[in-house]
Amino acid sequence: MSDKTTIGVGMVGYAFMGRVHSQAWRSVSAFFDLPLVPRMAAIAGRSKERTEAAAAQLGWAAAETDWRELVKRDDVQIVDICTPGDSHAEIAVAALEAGKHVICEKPLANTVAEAEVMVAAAAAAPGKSMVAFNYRRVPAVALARRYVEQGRIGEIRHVRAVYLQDWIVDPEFPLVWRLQKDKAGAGALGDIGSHIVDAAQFITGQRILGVSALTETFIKERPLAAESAGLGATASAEKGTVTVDDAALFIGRLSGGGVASFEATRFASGRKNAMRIEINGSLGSLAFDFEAMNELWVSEGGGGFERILVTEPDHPYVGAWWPPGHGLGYEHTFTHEIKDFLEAVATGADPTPSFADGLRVQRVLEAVERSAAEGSRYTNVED
Ligand code: SOE
Repeated sequence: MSDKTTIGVGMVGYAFMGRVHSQAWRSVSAFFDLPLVPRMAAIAGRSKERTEAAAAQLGWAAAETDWRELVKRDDVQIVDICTPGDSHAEIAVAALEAGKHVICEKPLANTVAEAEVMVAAAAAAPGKSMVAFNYRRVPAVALARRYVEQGRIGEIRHVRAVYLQDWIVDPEFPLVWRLQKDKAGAGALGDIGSHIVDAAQFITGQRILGVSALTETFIKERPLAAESAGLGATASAEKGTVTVDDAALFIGRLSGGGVASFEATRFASGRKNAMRIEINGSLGSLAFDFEAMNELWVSEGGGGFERILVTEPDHPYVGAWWPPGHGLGYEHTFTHEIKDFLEAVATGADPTPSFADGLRVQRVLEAVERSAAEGSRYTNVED
């Protein structure tokens, strides 16, 4: 029996993100030696039957049909928000006001105004808070950050970031919540563009100061979703309007004087989850592709790119897992972020990315939308 202090966790939502977060809560203390061991106290969802089934399958001790009840529970000290963006602010503020620690899925909110409310609530509350930009916790991405911090690639000239998916290429794919502005806030821009904005700012340690953008919605009407609104939804006969972007492209200026380009699309046929980022500096370059996530490509000293297999015990997070060469996957990134979050809660440190970091990303997304609406005009991120 472990004599470690446990901490109760309550999670809201049990779809894709809920499943992968559950996997992280279940496994984190089996691999990392943590000062606090999570106890999966309760999960909340709207349908009693489905929430109870999810609790049983994913390993949660209890099920609630109202997130407000979950937030009130004495056995819950951490609230993990895995819902669509339209409920992030309300749940996070209530949880922070109830004295809980909060980890919230990305993007932080659907608007800058909501994100500002969340940042204010986090600043006023005793609990810790974090926005779940999980790609920061890919070992190769964390290693890229380490190399930039060590000055190995010198001054940053270019960031070239794309996030390419293809799951809505078929015009008959239903109008799931991710394609509805009132629920998701934005389309490819918010869902996957937010990841590359965060990754660019994280790896370089710089801010995006302004952008010039264009966005497009290729398929303007889709069949309504019949069963479930998640990625596996089926189509009904009736149609509805797509209210978000299918693709967003933008260029921007970095606070260190470099320039950056970004492309986020769900229409790149054949690309499943190609989150790629290349950084060119005065002394060298770094390149990463999530579809080969155990590799970082490095160019130093004027030579071409060389592959580093990021599976050595001294690479970020890797020592807790398998011997060199055995590799990690998508789910490990969530285990890593939960490990970092638990350590921050235990030591009293402020976890990153903070809600303020999430707000900074939100401001970039909103500047992209303003620029696109004004015909690609260069638009400052902060007024
Ligand atoms: C769906 O497009 C999605 O699941 C995103 O919401 C995630 O953040 C990304 O990790 C993978 O794609």
